[in-house]
This record gives sequence, C-alpha cells and structure tokens, in this order.
Amino acid sequence: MRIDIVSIFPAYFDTLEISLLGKAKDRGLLDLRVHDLRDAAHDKHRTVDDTPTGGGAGMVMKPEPWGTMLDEILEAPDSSDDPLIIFPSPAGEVFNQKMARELSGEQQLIFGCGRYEGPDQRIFDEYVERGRLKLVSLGDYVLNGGEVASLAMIEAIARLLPGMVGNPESLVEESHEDGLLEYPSYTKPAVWRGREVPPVLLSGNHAAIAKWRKEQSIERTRRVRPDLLAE
Ligand code: 6GU
Repeated sequence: MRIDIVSIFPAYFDTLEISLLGKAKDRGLLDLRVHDLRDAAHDKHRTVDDTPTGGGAGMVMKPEPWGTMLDEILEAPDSSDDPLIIFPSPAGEVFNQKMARELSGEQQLIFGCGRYEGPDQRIFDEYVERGRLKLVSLGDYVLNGGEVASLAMIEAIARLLPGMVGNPESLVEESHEDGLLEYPSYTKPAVWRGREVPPVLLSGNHAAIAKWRKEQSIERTRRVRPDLLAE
C-alpha cells in the first residue's frame, strides 16, 4: 500500500519509522511519503492560511497550496489510478474497525492534515468532483489538527495489511473485530498479590475456555459499550 501524507508539520510522522509501521516499510508492505504543504505555497513567506471570508475567528487554509500539492501527488507517474483522499475532520464520518479494514484494501491513500479552521471548502468540492475524497473523524472531540488523527488511522490500517502481524489469529480475536470488546487476558504467575487467574483458564478444557471468554466479552461490552451490543 502507498500512503501520502500532506502536513505543515511533517515531523509528526517521524514516529512512523519506529515499531510496527517501520517494520511494514522495511518489508516493502508500506510505501510512506510525507509532504510539507509549505513546499507548495505560492509566496516567499510560504503562506498557507488566510482570514475567513465573511469574518469570524481563526484562520482558513488557502486553496492554492493544497491544489498544487494534491495535483502533484495525483499526477505523479508512480501514483495509482484512483487514490482515496482522506481529510481527518471532526465534521467527518466516524472511523472504526470496519473502515480500517476497508481502507487496508486500498492501493493508495492520501491523508490531508488540516490546521486552523481547515482548508477552504473548494478543496473538498474540487477533489470530490475529480475523484474520491472523504472526511473522517476519530470521534466526538476536537484536536488541533489532522496529524494525530492521521497517525491513529494509519496505525489501525497498516497493521491489517497482509503479512504485517505474525499470527493473523491475534487480529481475529481482538476488540471490535466481532463487534464485541475483547475478553480479559492473563499470563503467569497463576497467583499475583493474592489475585488468582480464573481457574477455567488453567483447566486445559478448550471448549470451556472459549465459552468463558465469549461470556466475558459479552458482559464487558454490555457494561462499557451497550451501544455496540444493540448493533
Ligand atoms: Cl479526524 N480531526 C480533528 N482536528 N479533530 C478531531 C478528529 C479529527 N477526530 C476527532 N477530533
């Protein structure tokens, strides 16, 4: 998979070199490219924002640098035919595991990280008309920009790429893959500070263990996320 990221703070993405994502890059599963939006600015001060037309608080990202940068990425000879542009935004569709799985099947994603009040609306209108663009939110709270949201989404997507995780079964059993929260996990020692591992897990009875874990998943989901059970 190829992922392009456009940001005025490219250093945010230095952390993608470490851990799982770095491994994906090293193995050639992920071709990640970070672009500084200011490189596409049209003036010597590398200006990317301006005051909102019609008045009001904050600053809006100018359309010209975004247009130049996105065209450059879309028109590069090594870009795919039909990349999906994602703008993280609290005004977008809410990101979840199902979306992560769908996006992990894309050939190329372009993450546009807005700051301030976000880009001029005409950027969205232009690239919706020309191809595929979505606004995606992490949830009902406000971040200062799209960088942290992009990092979270890229980690959720990249770990689902084929060949990323040593044991694919560990993906199947985790929270949200079956619409439930994950059951509690234990390791050795069997007793720690007087707290015992649930005896069923030491029984060797695999059917009983599977049943216990399923019950724990359902109970935890009912308690913490009843909205998921309803679905
Ligand atoms: Cl995707 N962006 C910003 N700026 N804030 C958010 C968000 C995204 N998701 C939740 N809050």
